[in-house]
Amino acid sequence: MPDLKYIDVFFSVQAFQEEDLRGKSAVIIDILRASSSIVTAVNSGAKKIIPVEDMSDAMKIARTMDQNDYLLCGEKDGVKIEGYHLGNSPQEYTEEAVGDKTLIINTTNGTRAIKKAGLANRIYIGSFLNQKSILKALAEHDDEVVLICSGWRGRLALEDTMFAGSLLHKLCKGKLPEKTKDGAKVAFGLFEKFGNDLEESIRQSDHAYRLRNLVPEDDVPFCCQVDKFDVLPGMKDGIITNLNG
Ligand code: 3SL
Repeated sequence: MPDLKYIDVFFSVQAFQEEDLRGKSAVIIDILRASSSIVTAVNSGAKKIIPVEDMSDAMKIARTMDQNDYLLCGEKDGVKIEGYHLGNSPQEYTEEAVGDKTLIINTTNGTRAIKKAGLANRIYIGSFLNQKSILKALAEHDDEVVLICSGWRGRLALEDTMFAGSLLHKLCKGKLPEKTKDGAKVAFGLFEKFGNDLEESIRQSDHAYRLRNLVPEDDVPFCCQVDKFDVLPGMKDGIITNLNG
């Protein structure tokens, strides 16, 4: 079980240095929508997921593979990238679409956060969809924990912070010890304030507004479902697979 005193929360990709994660367990969070999509893809049987920084890295990897084995996935400004097989709506990641495939994915913030977490001892991809699996994995070790909210271009995102707060709330059974990191206090406090109507609070978030009219209307409610999937996507050597599999 991690010591709650040392759990830290970072609020954007730009807010942490790679070194901050060395030797720790990191949970990477991008509720709208990268981590929710990755969790759904793993649940739908994707063989492996390779997160990359941008399209050029995606193409470099794709060129080394058989065309029938991979799918290019991701978004730019919320929208599927031209020539890609899939965008970044979790609802696209069905068994039919991704079963047994390797996904190469780049998104604006989420996959960057994942790539930047390479020095962590354990790297998990977390979302409300697989909250219970994340809590179970964290409880199994006494590593220091960092919750990485991907945010939006360096800014805090309410939905990511809410999930970090929700994890903290469950880990400390609703009562945050006095001695905790500032980031943990902020995330916990936000969850206490808005967590009783998760979906409505997230609907009112900046990123939900950004996505309005760009993505399927039901993406936000989809990403707000708690414990829908029992998977634990984890990254080793740059590749994400289901550690519960
Ligand atoms: O920022 C990201 O990584 C994406 O998840 C953003 S979007 O919801 O696809 O626009």
